[in-house]
Amino acid sequence: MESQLKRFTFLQLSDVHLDSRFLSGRLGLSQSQRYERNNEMLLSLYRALEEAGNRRVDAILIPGDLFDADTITGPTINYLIESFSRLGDIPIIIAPGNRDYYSFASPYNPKVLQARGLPPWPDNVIVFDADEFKTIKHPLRDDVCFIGRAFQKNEVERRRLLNRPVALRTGAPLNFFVHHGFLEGYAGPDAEIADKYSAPFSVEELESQAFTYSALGHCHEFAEVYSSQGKLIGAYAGSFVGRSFEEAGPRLALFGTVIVGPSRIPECTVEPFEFDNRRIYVAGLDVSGLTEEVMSEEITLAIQDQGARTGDDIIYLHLEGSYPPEADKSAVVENFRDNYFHVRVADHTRPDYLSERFDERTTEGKFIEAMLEYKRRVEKGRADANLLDPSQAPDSVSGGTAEDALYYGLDALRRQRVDIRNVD
Ligand SMILES: [Mn+2]
Repeated sequence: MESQLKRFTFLQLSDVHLDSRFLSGRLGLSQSQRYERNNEMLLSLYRALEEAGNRRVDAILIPGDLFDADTITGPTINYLIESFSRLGDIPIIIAPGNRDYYSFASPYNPKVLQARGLPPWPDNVIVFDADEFKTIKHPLRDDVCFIGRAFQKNEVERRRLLNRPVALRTGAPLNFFVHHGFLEGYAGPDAEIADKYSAPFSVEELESQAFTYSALGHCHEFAEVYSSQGKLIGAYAGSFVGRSFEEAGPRLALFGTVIVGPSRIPECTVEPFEFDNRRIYVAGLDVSGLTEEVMSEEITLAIQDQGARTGDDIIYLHLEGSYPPEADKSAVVENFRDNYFHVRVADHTRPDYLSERFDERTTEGKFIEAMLEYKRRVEKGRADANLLDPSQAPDSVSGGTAEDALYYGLDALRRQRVDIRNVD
């Protein structure tokens, strides 16, 4: 019976976003860390392709956002061309997404490579270039076809592309859909991001199509898609490397297997695989009532609880609460910075000045009273002007800013040292 089984294996990865401008902003990496991360991301991709080569998969499926078309560099394109060509005759099927969109200027376009003095894509790289769905035959297996399309602009695609049957015209028993779009009901941390709702489709719409399996891209969290009968019909691998604090924990690629047994109904499974050597973690702690020593221990625990690995990982630490004015909080925070690849602290703590009693006749007492009055006034002013939303009217002082000024002033008066809070 074994000889009647047909197997098809693949590697699926997407949303690598090579050469995107991600590493600035909230991640707060230094120039040299950014450089290191960029190289590491290319190495992670290389390891994935190497593993696929070792396993002799039947295809590599890339449903979009492999790179950012507007910022990708010549060396990165070269690296991709070289890495892909090492796979010999294993086909690499790419359905360009909104970031690596297929335009005249796209590096996917052979003429662009020629003009830039770069070598062409090797023959095993197959890129969908049209706006409408096309079918491509597997170069080595006549029982397998791929169906896909290309984004041609970095724009939100509002059309429901799957609300009617996609014509396959293949006759092949195994049909792989390689697609960049948003699955309704997807609930990852990036689901609410503006412009995410692009090329939308529902599980029902996907299930109504004649695809064997759908390799999906665009959503950044690993998510399997099941039919109403409980069969696996597709999956998002999620982003291939972590680039922001919304992409916490392991980032994945998928090794997939489709087996067609005597029933002739294909059975799909996917196995997640982590290739990047670093993860991003978000940890939070309320430091209220903690001494310096305990604060230090609790911060370490809060980070470890998330699963962060010393030395390797990137940490976003959110601190809140109040601490005794005499505690050297900055030193505590500095102490564990070296334990990880990078630690970004969002510090919303305050020294606990106002729990003490200040003599109203002292400079400090007068200062506090004046600043609290100032804070009340600006808050009332903003409320009267209907400007409670702090993102509005950036020119006017908010209550929060007035409070910052109060605490900075007290820092200066009490400790002759001001802890500037690092708040995003
Ligand atoms: Mn996308």
